[in-house]
Amino acid sequence: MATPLPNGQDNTPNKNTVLLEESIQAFNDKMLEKIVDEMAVVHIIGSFSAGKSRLVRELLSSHKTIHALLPISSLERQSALPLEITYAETPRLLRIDADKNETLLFAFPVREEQQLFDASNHYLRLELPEPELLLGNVSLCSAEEGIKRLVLKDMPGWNSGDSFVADNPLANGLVSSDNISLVYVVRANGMDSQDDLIRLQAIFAAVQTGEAFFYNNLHLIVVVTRCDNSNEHKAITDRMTQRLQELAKKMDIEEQLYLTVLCVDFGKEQDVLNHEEFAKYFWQAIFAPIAQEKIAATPSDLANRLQHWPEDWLVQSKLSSSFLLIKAAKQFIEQFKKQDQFIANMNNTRLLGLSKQERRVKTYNAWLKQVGVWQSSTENLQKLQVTDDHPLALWWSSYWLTQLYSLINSVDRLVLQMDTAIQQLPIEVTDLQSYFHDRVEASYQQAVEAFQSPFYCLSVALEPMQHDNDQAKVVATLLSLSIIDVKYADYYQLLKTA
Ligand SMILES: Nc1nc2c(ncn2[C@@H]2O[C@H](COP(=O)(O)OP(=O)(O)OP(=O)(O)O)[C@@H](O)[C@H]2O)c(=O)[nH]1
Ligand SMILES: [Mg+2]
Repeated sequence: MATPLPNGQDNTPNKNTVLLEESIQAFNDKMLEKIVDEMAVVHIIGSFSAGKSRLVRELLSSHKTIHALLPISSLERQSALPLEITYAETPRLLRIDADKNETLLFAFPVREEQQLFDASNHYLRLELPEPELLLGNVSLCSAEEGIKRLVLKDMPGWNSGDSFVADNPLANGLVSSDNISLVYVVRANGMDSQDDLIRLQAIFAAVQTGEAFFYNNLHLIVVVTRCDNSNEHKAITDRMTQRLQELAKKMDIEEQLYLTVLCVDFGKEQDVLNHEEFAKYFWQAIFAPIAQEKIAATPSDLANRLQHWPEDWLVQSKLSSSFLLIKAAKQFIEQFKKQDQFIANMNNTRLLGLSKQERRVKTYNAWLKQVGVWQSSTENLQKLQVTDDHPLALWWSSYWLTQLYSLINSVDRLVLQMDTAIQQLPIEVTDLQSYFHDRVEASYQQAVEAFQSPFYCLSVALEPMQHDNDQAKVVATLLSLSIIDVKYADYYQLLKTA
């Protein structure tokens, strides 16, 4: 027997499902509402065709279903607009103009399409659920509270003829924002490029004067691509280190420069290579300046965030109290009839010679002895409320407590019915059992049926979960089972009315 949510006369099909879905949506919104951009960014710079976009593609290669949204990397000059990459639960690619107008794109634009827009006031933004892009609740440069997401910027190549964005990386980005670290991509065979050196010198100069701000010193990660001979990695690393340290010395920032050189060969685009190790070093290197803050911050993917809910948000103790109430109510119902009698062994002979009032008191005491004291569900359920700021607040009140109430309230109604029947027990009743049967049996049957409901079965199935410390698992199970329960209730209602 289904127990539809008691919202009365509403006959809309799926009404329970709709209500539940709203409450689960509210949970999702609450869990995600606090993700905000950290002001700090990481730029990926270098000459055209160095492998910047390829690097981004490799870092995001696990997102196979949205390959069309990843930046194009090709042998020709490719990127014309800066591309911001950041975290969001739902993937999307946007083109954004200076007035923050957003255009949704369904595939990454090729160079010609990008060139239709002025790179000085347009950029692309790719949002996707890459956990590495979440920083937790760190406090770096932005004063805003919340879970921060990193903004990684794949810039057009130097010398690619794309206005000042490409030619002057200082003008766009590095100077106007707060930087965590900087990624410089260069081909192994282009390491001695004078052009690159001049541009890096300009950046070092800006760091020296404080024009370009880097959080905790200048962490420069050099990604040398096309290093297909691993025997040469050490020599390449040494040469690059020496070259950049000399430059830093010349620009008087050698104390501030922290260098990491990563040699890699991404291989042909279609080759399936395992770059997990490289990606691990890469993420580690770009986050080095904020490693301490990141560890201290609250972990930020959904399951982790659930795991770190404050003590008073944990649902296990409230579940335990719910199960205790259900158990007590079930036991109460089981005691309610003994030997098929509402008050076992009570009959007129035992009440002989008593006044009307005395008969009622004696009957009441005998009943109380049989069933015990019942505390009304309203009082008990009050204690099970969660606070309004709890992410499950709506689900908890509109589903869990509502279902719990309709289950336990069936006992309230029964107790009230019995109580009234005893208070009104007339003196002339000859067959006590049939008197109580007429007055109480219908309510009794309703209560018995409530304890055969899907919600009751669900509560029995959930009982072992009250001892599970995995908050994410508990919440996921609760939500999934509640969906099944209300869908059943809706289908049952539909069949009954059809
Ligand atoms: N074999 C090999 N090819 C690479 C490697 N890195 C990049 N490539 C290729 O080099 C070409 C250029 O790479 P992109 O990622 O487009 O270069 P980019 O730096 O983004 O260039 P722009 O957007 O024009 O500034 C692409 O065809 C890449 O697949 C590598 O390590 N090995
Ligand atoms: Mg590119």
